[in-house]
This record gives sequence, C-alpha cells and structure tokens, in this order.
Amino acid sequence: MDHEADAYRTDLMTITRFVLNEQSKYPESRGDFTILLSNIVLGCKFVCSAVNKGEEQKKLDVLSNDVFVKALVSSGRTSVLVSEEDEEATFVESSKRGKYCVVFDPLDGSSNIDCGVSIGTIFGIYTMNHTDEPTTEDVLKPGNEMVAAGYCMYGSSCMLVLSTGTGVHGFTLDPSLGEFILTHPDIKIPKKGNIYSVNEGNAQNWDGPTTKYVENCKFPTDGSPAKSLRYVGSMVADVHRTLLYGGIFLYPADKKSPNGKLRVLYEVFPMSFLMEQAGGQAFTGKKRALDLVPEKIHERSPIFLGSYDDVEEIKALYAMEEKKN
Ligand code: FBP
Repeated sequence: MDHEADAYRTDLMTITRFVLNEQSKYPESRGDFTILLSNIVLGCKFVCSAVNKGEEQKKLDVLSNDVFVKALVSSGRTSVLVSEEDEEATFVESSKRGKYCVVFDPLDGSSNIDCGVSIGTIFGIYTMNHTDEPTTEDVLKPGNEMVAAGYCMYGSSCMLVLSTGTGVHGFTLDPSLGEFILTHPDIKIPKKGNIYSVNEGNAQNWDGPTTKYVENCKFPTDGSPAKSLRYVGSMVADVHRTLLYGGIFLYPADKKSPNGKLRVLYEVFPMSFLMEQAGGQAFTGKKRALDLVPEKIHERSPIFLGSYDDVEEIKALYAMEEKKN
C-alpha cells in the first residue's frame, strides 16, 4: 500500500478548511468571512447541479439569483448586495445585517447556457466600515478596496477560483464528496502568453490602439510568432483559460459601446483583483482597472487583463495615443 499517496489523498484540503487556515492568521477574526464564503459555496453547488440538469436559460438566471440572494441574506454576514440580475441594490434588514457587501453576477455568459458551453458565477466582497444605515456608497468604492473575489466555472469540471488577498487558489468540486478540494494552489499567470481573446466581430468599431494591438497579435512585426485567438464568449471561461495559460482577454470600448460591455462591480473588479493577485494586470485603456471609482452599480468599463507583459503592450499603445492627442 502506498502510504504516502494515501496520506496525500486522504489529507483533504476543502475550501472551508483552507479559508479557516487563512483566517487563523488574523487573531481578531470571528469566522464571519468563513460563514459568508460557505454560503457563496452553497450557491455555486446549487447552480452547478442545476446547470448539469440542463435547466433552460431564463429559469437558470432567475433560479441562481434567488439562491445567492437568499443564501447571502440568511448568512447574517451581509448588508448590501448588488446582482447583475437585480436593477436595484438589496439592503439587508437590520436584524440580519453583517459587515460584508457582496457584488455578484449569479450566471455570467448567459448567451452560452442553452448550448452547454462553460458559464460561471462571479463575486466580489467589500467590508462595510460603519454601523449606520447601509447605502450604495458602501459598494461604489474602488476595486482596490475589495477584500476578496472569485468565480465559479461550470464547465467540464466545476471549479471555484478564489483570492482573499493572499494569492489565487483553485478548488475543484468533487461530486462524490460534494466538496470543493484544493487542486490549484497559488496560481501564477505566465508573464507573457501566446493567446489573445476578444470578440473580433466588433473590430470595425474599435479605436486606434485596440486595432493596432490586435493587428500585432496576428501579424507581429518583432519576429515573434503570431498569437492564437481563443474566444468562448463567457468571461469566466475566457479569463480562467487566460489565468492558467497566460495571454490577454479584452473587451474594449467601441463606437457602439463607448464604455465597453462588461460591468465594473461584478465582472471587471473581481477578475482584475484575481489577475493582479496572480501576477498579471488589468487596464481600462486609461488606468489600472482596480483604481476605478464607479458612480452607478451597473456601470460598464472597457477592460484589458491578463499576462503582465501582454497588458504592458496595450498600455504602451494607449500612452502613445495619449501623447498624440
Ligand atoms: P451577460 O452578463 O449578459 O452574460 O454578458 C456578459 C458576457 O456574456 C461575458 O461573459 C462575455 O465575456 C461577454 O458578455 C460576451 O459578449 P459578446 O457576445 O459581445 O462577445
């Protein structure tokens, strides 16, 4: 019997155990974050099973939003919730309030649901540093004030990728145990990649720097090989691949959508938080994405994120454009 292998196989690092270990580093912590996260994990498990049952899109959107809102409110650890599915923010009644505010997209990549292509849930977490009535000001804060972020991808496997500010870690759902087990500790994105990910269908409406950047990906002038194009059309799937393989994911602004398509609070910020924690970077075309201060809860922003060197290239093109103007 290979005791060492069995010892490793039986030493299950579940996401709860992992976060409890993380929390034990903060003597003042009372386990509130662990309780909050366990409710987010519950929501992800529910959506994972619903996706595998092949629920149709409309129903799945509503179902997943309901489950997350109810789980987050009943956790007793939240005060403000912002969901892609709800026009207005949810303010938790005072008896059930807690110190966290959660912004989330319960089911991202909805256009891919009915064809069974990977979709996901995206979330970001802020702390509320006062005891007055919560307002949207408690979430209309820069992304660099987030304390944690993550996504759960519902694909060939169900994977939850999380950062609490000390690196990025991937947990795969073991359906037989019903537990997320640590399978990808301390994910670091390659410094440079050979993949670019963008909806080229919008190319005719792009600005100069984006057009030039994608041109360079296809026809590099520095002798380096052309990059490969990979685009699923689900941000979670495209960002997950970028995180593991390197390269760049971009959803730029264009003449039709001057602020791009993706939402700042529950798409751009969480993915930018994870990218920076993994050694990559995230840029809006003007500034570091996490330094944005949103004015509205469903605000959109252009985004370029991925390997450090690849994002540096597009930053240089926008800086040149800036100089020209
Ligand atoms: P939803 O929130 O409506 O799903 O839109 C977000 C999204 O599906 C992202 O997951 C994806 O990156 C992007 O839109 C795809 O947009 P497009 O179809 O314009 O390329």
